[in-house]
Amino acid sequence: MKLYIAPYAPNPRRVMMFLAEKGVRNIEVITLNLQEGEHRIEEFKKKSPLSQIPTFELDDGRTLTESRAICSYIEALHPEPNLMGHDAFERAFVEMWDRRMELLFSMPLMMWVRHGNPVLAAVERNQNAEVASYNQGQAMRMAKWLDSELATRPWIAGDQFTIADITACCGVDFAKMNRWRPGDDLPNLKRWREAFGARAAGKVAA
Ligand SMILES: N[C@@H](CCC(=O)N[C@@H](CS)C(=O)NCC(=O)O)C(=O)O
Repeated sequence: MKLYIAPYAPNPRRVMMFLAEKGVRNIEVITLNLQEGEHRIEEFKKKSPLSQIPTFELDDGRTLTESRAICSYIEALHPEPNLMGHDAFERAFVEMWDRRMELLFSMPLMMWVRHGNPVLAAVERNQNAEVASYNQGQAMRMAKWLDSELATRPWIAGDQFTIADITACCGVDFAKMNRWRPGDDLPNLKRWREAFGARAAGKVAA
């Protein structure tokens, strides 16, 4: 099995963090250079038609190109430690939080960086300052709400660390590129990020 990633890219990092928590090491990791467009060449498009990473390739050549789908596949192969919930309700509950983290928190953080940081101009060819500003506002509102939620529990979906924590952390860490990280004004989010750093997933390079 092969996993295509790129340095600093948050969505591949989501899968790398998931693998780290699972302790899975039998996957060949291949690093692409996005700035040089290695993901846009025709040969790679056969694996990933939208030229996106992470791309996960099975030994028989079949591919998965959505980070959440790749994590679901790994969870099915390696159910423990569990990161997506055990029974029907838990699974749906974790999925609810994971979708919130992906769509409402990490995505705005990533769009803020993609559209607002000159380093990303080679990847986001249509950078737009208004898009950056809108997404920054959305992300900061969500950070405040998440901070209030984390006042009641250690992890995003409850007492257990789950994929929702990984998904949120990818966005939070990517926003370091725009010099943002949860500070003393978001004490619960700050405490959550510190606790994350002590875990296997927290050791995966950003
Ligand atoms: N929904 C996809 C998003 C993947 C994605 O946006 N990947 C970025 C890197 S983090 C990418 O491939 N960017 C290349 C480009 O936009 O040209 C997933 O979660 O797997």
